[in-house]
Amino acid sequence: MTLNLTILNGPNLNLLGEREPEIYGSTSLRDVEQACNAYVKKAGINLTFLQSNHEGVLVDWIQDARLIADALIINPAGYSFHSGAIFDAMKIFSGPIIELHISNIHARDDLHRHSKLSAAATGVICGLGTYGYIAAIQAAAHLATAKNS
Ligand code: CA2
Repeated sequence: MTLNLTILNGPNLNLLGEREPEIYGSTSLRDVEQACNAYVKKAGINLTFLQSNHEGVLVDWIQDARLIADALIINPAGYSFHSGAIFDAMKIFSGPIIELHISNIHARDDLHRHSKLSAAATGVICGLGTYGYIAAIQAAAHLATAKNS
């Protein structure tokens, strides 16, 4: 059975690589998407990779993922710290969810330290730079496969 994964990216991540390279690196989101696509191609996984700056759009995509995805990976970016709507949508998704952050949010300032969404995630990956996307695909595939077997 082919595994279907959805990766969602939240606000401002479309500008990845353009600002604060000391925190987020200099890789663009397009480069990250290409690296993910190259990885899933070898692993035989179907991937949907999306980015939006809008909370409601992300909620819609989480709801869509319920119908098409075995596992969800989400970098909620700035919505990590206050979005009840994304939290509720994540709770409705029945498969594994990996919350992903490029930076180590625990080593950051008060605003960036406490993700409210982690309680709705199966696991959290942070601080691995953009390699975290590949680690998250591996983890999500492992969890979804274990769940299906
Ligand atoms: O480390 C992450 O992946 C974050 O989710 C990124 C968010 C931040 O609010 C979280 O605390 C951690 C910020 C994304 C802002 O996007 C940028 C785009 C271009 C350059 C710098 C940041």
